[in-house]
Amino acid sequence: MNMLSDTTICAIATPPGNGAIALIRVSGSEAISITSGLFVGKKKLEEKPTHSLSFGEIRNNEQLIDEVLVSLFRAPNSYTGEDSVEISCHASPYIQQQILALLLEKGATLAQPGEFTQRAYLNGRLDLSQAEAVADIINAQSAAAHKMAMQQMRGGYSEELNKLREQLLHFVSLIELELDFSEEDVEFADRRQLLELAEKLHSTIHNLATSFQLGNALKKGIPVAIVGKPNVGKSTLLNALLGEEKAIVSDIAGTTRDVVEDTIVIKGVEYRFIDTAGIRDTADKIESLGIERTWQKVDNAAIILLLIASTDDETENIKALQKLQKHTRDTDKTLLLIINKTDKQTTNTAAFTPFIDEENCIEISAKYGKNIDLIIEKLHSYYLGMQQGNSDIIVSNIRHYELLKKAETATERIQNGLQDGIPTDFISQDIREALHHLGSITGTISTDDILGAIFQNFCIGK
Ligand SMILES: Nc1nc2c(ncn2[C@@H]2O[C@H](COP(=O)(O)OP(=O)(O)OP(=O)(O)O)[C@@H](O)[C@H]2O)c(=O)[nH]1
Ligand SMILES: [Mg+2]
Repeated sequence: MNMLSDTTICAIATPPGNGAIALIRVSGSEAISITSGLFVGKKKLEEKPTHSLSFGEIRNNEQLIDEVLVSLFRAPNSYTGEDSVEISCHASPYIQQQILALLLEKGATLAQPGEFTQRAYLNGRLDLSQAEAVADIINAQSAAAHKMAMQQMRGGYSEELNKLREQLLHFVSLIELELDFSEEDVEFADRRQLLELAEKLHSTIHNLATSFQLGNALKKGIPVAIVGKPNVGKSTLLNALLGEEKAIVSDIAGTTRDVVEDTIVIKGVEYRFIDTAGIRDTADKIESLGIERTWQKVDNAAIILLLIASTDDETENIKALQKLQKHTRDTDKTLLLIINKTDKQTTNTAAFTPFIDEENCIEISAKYGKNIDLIIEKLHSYYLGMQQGNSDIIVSNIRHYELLKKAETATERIQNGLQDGIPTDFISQDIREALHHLGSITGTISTDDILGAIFQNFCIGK
């Protein structure tokens, strides 16, 4: 797979079903001649220049299949870098299948998932991280996820990685020069300068790796868990946030037994709200399982909304708050105390402020939709705060994150090695390791296994 195949591939690039227009893609050295074999237009496709459109008919011998528009791109100026043709036809599943069958009959083969993008990568049109961003763009659900993927596809991230690699290469060349002259005991590279460089590299790589927390949250939706005792109104709050009756609400304590989740986009950012089973001691087996899951959801959430009811006992509520604070103490989770049912009974927030900042207490009525906007504002300011701590480049791909972590460890070893006066060849080895990990992100270094794993998750036709 790591090698370019000389076959010509074809696939339907638009979603299945009826529609206005469908697109069939063909790419490879025979793309133009194969398509020409079923297309009848004013001019033969072989005579058309690159980036041209031709109107004509697709015919199966005498039978007219459809009237189509053919876009033609000649290598290397196409998405894949090969000769490519795109046939726009009427989106009838019958027509699409007929055209595809004709292409196969004339010598094309069916494309594997992501094969067009893989060819673009193998032809040097995109690096690996850019190719992966193509999949993220297709899946982006919010403005923030879209922006992140777009930046990655346009190469902003690759540029940053390439800069790092260049610096490392320079570093290793200085150090290895010393190795060549080792008997003469000379030092070409100023250790202090090297250490400074190593520190700079480490901090850049560290920041990139750290940005994954935000990147991942933006890609999948920032996880917000709604927790609290049974009957305080968690499901009512979920429904109010989502603007629909997603979860069952009742005055029976223990209504929600499993976790209910849904996402919404607020001001361009996606949040994943998680309604949980109310936490209490119970002998009910199913409810206990739900409660166990609640704790898992707390652990995975970035933001926790602890819901209490103003009608409940204040001391009990404070206890619940303290229990959750204890559980999340060593994490960077944001905890908001949401006081519900204020339509029934007003609450003295002052009772809670010794334990939690006043700005993190919000009084609401989930049932009547009061102050839900205050929660939404808080969520948005959480996002803004997260974003502030990060540079423009945000890592959202777990494969990249893992490689960055490995590169980070390698740069730590370089720093330590320089400080401890470790022999040069060990340091050089660590630098090469960091280079290897960074190179694996952009695909300067890649294996068939990695490529297979990445492209098999694409859709066919991309
Ligand atoms: N007066 C008033 N009642 C509310 C409010 N929010 C929820 N309720 C009522 O409280 C009861 C419990 O609401 P749920 O949303 O089912 O509570 P829950 O926390 O999901 O409960 P469990 O799933 O059992 O843990 C229902 O009868 C709701 O109508 C509110 O703001 N004011
Ligand atoms: Mg519920």
